[in-house]
Amino acid sequence: MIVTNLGRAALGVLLAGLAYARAAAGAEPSIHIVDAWARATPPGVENGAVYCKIQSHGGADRLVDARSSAARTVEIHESVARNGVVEMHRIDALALETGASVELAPGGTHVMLVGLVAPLVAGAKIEVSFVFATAGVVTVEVPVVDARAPPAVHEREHHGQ
Ligand SMILES: [Cu+2]
Repeated sequence: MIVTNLGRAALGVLLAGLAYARAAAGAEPSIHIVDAWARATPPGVENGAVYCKIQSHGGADRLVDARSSAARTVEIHESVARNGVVEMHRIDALALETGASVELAPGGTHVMLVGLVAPLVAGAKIEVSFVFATAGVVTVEVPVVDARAPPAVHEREHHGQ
């Protein structure tokens, strides 16, 4: 009888601990967006691009949309090189595998700011919200970086060929 009661008490403590752990896990964002930057645009250029790394600490998820007050429309784009020409295509979603990280980089997948409200000026910051199917909305401040900065080197090389 005593053993059973102790067993129940131990089980109760264990369940309480699990509930606590679950609540704590829920408080942590399961998706982190790091190293985000937007390419500075010269006056007259209508579209801009945002790059970043998306790290999933939870289960599999999908980036299904993006929003920003810096542009009329925000789309998820994929760049594909065909006969030496880089073409961009809009994609509906970007899959994230469990615990994986995906990089949005020049020459690859990026968030396209279509119809900029104002030119993106180096040193400024814009707010971009990433919408995930499961994790919901993750909003980050994105610094605007000059196009001549190192991250753009690869793409310039590509265009020069
Ligand atoms: Cu694009």
